[in-house]
Amino acid sequence: MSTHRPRRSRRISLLAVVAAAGIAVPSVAAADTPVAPVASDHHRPTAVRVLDDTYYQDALGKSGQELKAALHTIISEQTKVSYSEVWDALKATDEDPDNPSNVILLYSGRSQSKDENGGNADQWNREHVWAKSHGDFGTATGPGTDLHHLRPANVTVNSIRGNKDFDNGGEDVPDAAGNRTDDDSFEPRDQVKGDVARMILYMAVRYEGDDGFADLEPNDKVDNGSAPNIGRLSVLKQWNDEDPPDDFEKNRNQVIYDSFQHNRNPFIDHPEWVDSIWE
Ligand SMILES: [Ca+2]
Ligand SMILES: [Ca+2]
Ligand SMILES: [Ca+2]
Repeated sequence: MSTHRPRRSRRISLLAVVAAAGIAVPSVAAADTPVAPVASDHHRPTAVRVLDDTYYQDALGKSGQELKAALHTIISEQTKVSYSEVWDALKATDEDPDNPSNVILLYSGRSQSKDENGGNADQWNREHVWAKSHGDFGTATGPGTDLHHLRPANVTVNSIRGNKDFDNGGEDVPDAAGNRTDDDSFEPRDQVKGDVARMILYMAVRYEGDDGFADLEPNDKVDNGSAPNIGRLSVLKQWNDEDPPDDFEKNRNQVIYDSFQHNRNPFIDHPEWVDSIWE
């Protein structure tokens, strides 16, 4: 993984502009001394996540498709990781705050040793929340390795979710309390419903078909197959409202920004932008 930090100089110059204009800058921003791209940086407390409005400067005041286009430009400036590098990245982004030896699995909510990753039924693997068959992007460096929608998941539960669209309803998923599924859709547990929605909608804004990959977009269907779509949008919007970003989700956004991709999921910082873009 590259440690190139493309936004640093711009962030500083924007701060200088803000300061020169006499606009009050939060003290935490002034204290944003250069951050060393090291492992200890994973543990920056969420209280110091700052500069959102500097990062989003070119999107502020916009709405609808103009907002989406501005966010696309902002978040497309990023470092990319390879599929093999995803393992170690997830061990940082999804670390159990109560046990640094473990990660938290997305659907089951289980805390499991970072070292128990692999392909066996009881291990954890790399779940593509935007199922990689929807748009057929595979695991080449790009959407298939984008940490903003990759999560540790139990191998068996991951395979039950498969490439299903998201919707409410179905039978309970074994060994993953609160998750439900039927023939054509998957409902994650309440605690991660909003996380799932914001991951899907990040992918829709980040991937617009201008970089050799499909233009990913949500729709309101559940039978999307290999089309570059995931449903159901109306349900995802509801989940975004019902399950606002918590410290775990905010922290992983910050870790991805600080240590891996140097881009952010705008909907974790501004969940209200979901309803502005998708009315
Ligand atoms: Ca269904
Ligand atoms: Ca949540
Ligand atoms: Ca798109």
